[in-house]
Amino acid sequence: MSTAPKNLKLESLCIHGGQSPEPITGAVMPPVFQTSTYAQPGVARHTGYEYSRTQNPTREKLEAAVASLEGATDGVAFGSGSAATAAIQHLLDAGDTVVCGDDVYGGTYRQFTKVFSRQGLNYEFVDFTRVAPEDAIGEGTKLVWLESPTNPLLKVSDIRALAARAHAVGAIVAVDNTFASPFFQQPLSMGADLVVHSTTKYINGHSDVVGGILATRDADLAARLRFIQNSIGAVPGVWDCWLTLRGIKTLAVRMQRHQENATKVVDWLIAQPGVTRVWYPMHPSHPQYELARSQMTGFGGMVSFEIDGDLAAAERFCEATRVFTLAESLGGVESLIELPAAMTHASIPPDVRREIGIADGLVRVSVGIEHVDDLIADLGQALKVALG
Ligand code: P1T
Repeated sequence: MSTAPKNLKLESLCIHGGQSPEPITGAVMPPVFQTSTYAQPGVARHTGYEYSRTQNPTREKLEAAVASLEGATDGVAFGSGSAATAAIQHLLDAGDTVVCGDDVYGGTYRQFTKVFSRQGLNYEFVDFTRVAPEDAIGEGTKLVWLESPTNPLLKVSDIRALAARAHAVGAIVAVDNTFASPFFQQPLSMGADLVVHSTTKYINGHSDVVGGILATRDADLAARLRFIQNSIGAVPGVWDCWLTLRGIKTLAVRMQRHQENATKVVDWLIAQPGVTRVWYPMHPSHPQYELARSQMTGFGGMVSFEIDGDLAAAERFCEATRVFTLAESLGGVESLIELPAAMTHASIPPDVRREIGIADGLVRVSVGIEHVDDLIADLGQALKVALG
């Protein structure tokens, strides 16, 4: 049975990475091994598969596919991005310090401050775009956590510099790569130890699965995370693994169209008098544009902006779109719109939100792969409704 040659380009890895036809029948897509357990030929003798929380061939295919896209040796899949995030916290001991980027998904902030803080982990939140790595990451830090680009402000952090400093003090670095996707950015190649994904987003890409995955090149971390995956049991169901594998096949073409559409939407937004500020990392107006270009080969459909009105106007805007669906989440083929302060980041206290720069009226869109003219027309009519 053929296996993919080495050194394939990303477009080809989306289809072949970690994949090979199923050995018995030659099935091109992996079968869904819908089983909780496996018959054993003798007592405590098994085929490598004992119980589906511990090993499942369909899940292994997903893990191999994402590992291949991230340039990793191992993938470890979870039932959600949040479960993948939690698995990394389980590597730590009470009393350990985590230095975390100040702008992260609201659910991540909530998990760190409301769940793991209570179990003795200390979280320090730092704006990595303003504070130098030497000042941000103190001696004794055990984990550096960052999103780049961040949710929702699309801040870009210097992954190479942060990894160098983290390693100098003996900390590991986890980069949540959900927004960029492995198609545009591979943090392990810049020194990160772990990559985190909510596969709910671009990796699956069709808004029909909640999932998460970790990728690493470090054999020791991989073994510890696999132990945690099995011990905690926050594993994904096999159908979700299979759907995600199916989604990955089109990751490259989807990301290219997300980028193409988002770039046109950004150019249009910037030209609107009713729009006061626009954030998109691969646009020259972005404060870390050069850094973004040194870390990513492009960027997808995430765009944040502020309109020239109060919170009520921003709410009217979000409720007036007809092609963009008002919903949390991102990275699917369909365009979504939301107000982070009231939705995805509502779990961050208002004063902290404002300090980070998440204004109450900040609008976040996930630009989908519809025809861009329809998307721009929709935003245009909504702007008229919101601002009159
Ligand atoms: O939703 P879940 O699969 O558990 O993933 C959590 C998560 C982790 N990391 C990032 C960067 C994320 O954006 C998310 C989830 N975010 C949304 C649901 C959202 O609308 O922003």
